Amino acid sequence: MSLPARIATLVVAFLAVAALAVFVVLHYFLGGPPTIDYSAGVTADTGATVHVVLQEDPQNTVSTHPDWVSYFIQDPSTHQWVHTTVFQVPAGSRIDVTVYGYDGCTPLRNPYWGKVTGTIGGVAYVNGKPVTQLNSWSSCNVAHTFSIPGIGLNVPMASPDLSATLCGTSPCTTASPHRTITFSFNSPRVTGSYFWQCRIPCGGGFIDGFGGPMQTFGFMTGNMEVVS
Ligand SMILES: [Cu+2]
Repeated sequence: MSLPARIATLVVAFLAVAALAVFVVLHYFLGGPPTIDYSAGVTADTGATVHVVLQEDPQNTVSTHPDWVSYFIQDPSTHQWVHTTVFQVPAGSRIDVTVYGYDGCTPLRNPYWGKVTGTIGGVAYVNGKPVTQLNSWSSCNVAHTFSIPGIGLNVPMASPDLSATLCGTSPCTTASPHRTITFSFNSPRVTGSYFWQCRIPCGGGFIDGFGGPMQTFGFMTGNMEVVS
C-alpha cells in the first residue's frame, strides 16, 4: 500500500472512531426525551392558566422498548403526541391537566397512592366525576399515578374496565377504551426541575416492577421544568 493510501486509511479510521465517540456522548449521555413547552407566551407569576395534556398507554410502539408502558405528552402547538415525559410550565400559574388513561390496572402496593393530594380542591375528576381517592384493592381500577413529590401532588390514573380490549398501538386515540382524568394544581413560584413519576410498579418483567420504564425518562418518570 502506498504511503498516501496508508495515510488516507488512517485518517478515515480515525474519523470513524471519533464520529462514534461523538455519537455515544450525544446519544447516551447528553441525549434525552424532548421538552414540551407549555410556557411560551405566558407571563409567569400571574396565575395564568395553561393546559397540559398527557396520555398513558399499555405499551409504546414508537421506541426501542415497544413493550414498556409509557406516558406521552401532547405538543400544544402541533397537537402531536410526543414520546417524552419532560414538560415546561410557567411559575406561579394554574396548571390544568388532562390525562387520557388507556392502560389496564395494576393494584397499588400502598393504598396511600390511591389518594388525590396536592390538587386545587384536593380533587381529581374521572370522566368528569369528582374523586378524592381510588381504591385499587376493592376493584382493580388504577393504571398508574401522576406524582410530583416536590409539591405533594399525587393523582391516581383510573383505568378502563377490566373487560376492555386495550389500545395496542401508541400513541393511542380516543377511539380506544380509556378514562379521562382531569385535575388542576398551582405551579410553584420557585423555578427549577420538579421530578415526577408513577408510583405503581408497572415495569413488568423487572424485579419488583420498579425497573425499566419506571426508572427511564420518556416512560414513567420525568421532569416538570418550572420557568419564569
Ligand atoms: Cu406506571
